[in-house]
Amino acid sequence: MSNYHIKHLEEYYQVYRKSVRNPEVFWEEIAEEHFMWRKKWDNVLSWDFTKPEVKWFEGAKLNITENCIDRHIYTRGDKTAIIFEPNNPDEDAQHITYRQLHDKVCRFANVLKEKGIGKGDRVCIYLPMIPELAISVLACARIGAIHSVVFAGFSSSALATRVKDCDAKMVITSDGSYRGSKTIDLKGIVDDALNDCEGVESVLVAKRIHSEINMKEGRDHWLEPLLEEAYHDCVPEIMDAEDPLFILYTSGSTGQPKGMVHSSGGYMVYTAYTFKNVFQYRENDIYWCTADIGWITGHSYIVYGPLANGATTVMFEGVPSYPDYGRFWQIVEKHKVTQFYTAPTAIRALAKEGVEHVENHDLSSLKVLGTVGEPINEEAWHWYDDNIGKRKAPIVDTWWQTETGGIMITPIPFATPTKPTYATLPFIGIQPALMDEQGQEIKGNQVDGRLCIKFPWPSMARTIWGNHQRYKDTYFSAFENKYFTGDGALRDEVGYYRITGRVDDVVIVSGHNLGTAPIEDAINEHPAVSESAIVGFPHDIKGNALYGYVILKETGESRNHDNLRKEINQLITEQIGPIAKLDKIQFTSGLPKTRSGKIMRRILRKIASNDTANLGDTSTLLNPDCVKEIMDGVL
Ligand code: 6R9
Repeated sequence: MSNYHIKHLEEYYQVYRKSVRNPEVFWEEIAEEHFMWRKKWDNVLSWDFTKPEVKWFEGAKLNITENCIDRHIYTRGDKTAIIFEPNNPDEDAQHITYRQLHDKVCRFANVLKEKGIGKGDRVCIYLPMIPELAISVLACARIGAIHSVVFAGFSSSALATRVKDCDAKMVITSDGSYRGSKTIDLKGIVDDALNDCEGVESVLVAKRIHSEINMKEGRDHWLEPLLEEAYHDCVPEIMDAEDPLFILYTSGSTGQPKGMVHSSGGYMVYTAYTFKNVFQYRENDIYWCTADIGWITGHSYIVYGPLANGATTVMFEGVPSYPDYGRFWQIVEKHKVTQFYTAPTAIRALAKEGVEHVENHDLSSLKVLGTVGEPINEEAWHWYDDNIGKRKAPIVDTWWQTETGGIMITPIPFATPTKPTYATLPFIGIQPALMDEQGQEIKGNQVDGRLCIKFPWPSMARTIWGNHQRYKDTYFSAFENKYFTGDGALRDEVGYYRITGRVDDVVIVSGHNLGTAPIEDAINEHPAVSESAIVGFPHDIKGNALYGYVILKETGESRNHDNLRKEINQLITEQIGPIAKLDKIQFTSGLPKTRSGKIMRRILRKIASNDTANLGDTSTLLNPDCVKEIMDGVL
């Protein structure tokens, strides 16, 4: 029996039992046999959720890029590591072998060093899905710099917030990016952001769209000539297993985005092990995850997990609708993709366009299909199963989070029987618990509650950058001695989990986590707005869309409402990005509040969702009258 590669259900249960009975022995064996360490650990695990403090493989030394690149050169140096598929189907794809990747990462790492970047420095990466993105991530890891990738759809002020929060010394960007038929002026966005970020000493600029851009003397440098001159080898920085590998920001229900900090050793072990099993990756497979590397899915399952396994991973620059809705399937056919991993929102959008975009492509290479990011509804699940996998490729509905680093609840294909809308069973080593509102664990099956994790796993985030107290308050304070996920879940009669959605003020729109507070802050900056509240409501394609209730100042009340709506969405686009725009904006004279002044979002959510049969008790509100006004004016 192999603990590393699980192939059937019996094996899953055996390995699972082993992993939870004696986690340290289990993870030690996985770490020892499948990775390259410069020095072994002194201690496999120490943990205390009350502090909270978790350390895996303490005392071990490694560099993750040796595991993701160097060691493969001897066994599969000429194998393609990354296939880059450009936005425009007429542009040639690029195949980067492991040997070439080594060369590119080393050169890039040397450029970083030459520009004064060293171990522990933060580097912000704001790039489109071009090879330089994966390469710059790995180059940071090579020299022990902490990368903080910011999704290149975020606005300049969202970028500035993230650059400042981690005090980045450098920003890596490109002149611009392609997105379907559009181009985006990325460098202009960076310039705007940096007006406000004094700590940034240099900006490296990759050439992608060949646009005219402004280069600030002394600060900005074109990347290409620097790479050409750089030496092609770079000795890896030897890191402690617990040294931070990267920061990645995720939205909270309140306040600023949270910079989740991930470790070098535990993160590597867990992402590699989950990748191998959840996608049943075999040596000649071609794996494609359609996420952006700006999200955790891209970090763990485009870059680190696949490369640690010596896999071939596809990076797609474009969008599913360009030049037409058959683009994904054309790419599957072209590269003979074997594992395909995407988000429910993409599946719903493509399903809506009809099967004719699928039918003229040969999808017979597909063996495993995956979804991530939000609950998948039954209709989308069946469409995916019938039309893409032709009922032969199991669907892995993978539940996890930026904070968890890797996949936590998921079927193992060909082992776990799947069930639509269920993420099914905990992955090896993961110990979930459902909790009631009194803080008690709910045992047994056919129950639902708040989803927690009882025991540490190697890739859990170790802290929030610069704010350990917030890490404790957010994740370890709701339930004693447990990690609280913020999600609700149910467990069916055989122990399968179904994630029912967020139980806090985070709304997942098209698979992107959006905190309502920062959006409200943006709206409230409009001179005509006095107060606002945002909630999610069900949307056919996006899963959820945003509904805004806005109170205008007296001066704004006479203004044209359609113009105001446009201005509000413009503000949100500037401050956060177009993904956070509101679908509906209702103007009202009041918002339902508790006596302590808290907005009762539960009521607003129900009204926005047209679910007003049972609004609950509104009599205790400070201002019950406004509920009727809001219901009468609902959009
Ligand atoms: C990987 C990722 C995390 C939140 C999470 C949950 C939702 C993710 C899901 C899912 C139902 C799934 N979520 N996968 N809900 N089924 N298979 O998406 O990380 O962006 O941090 O989002 O996404 O609500 O708490 P992140």
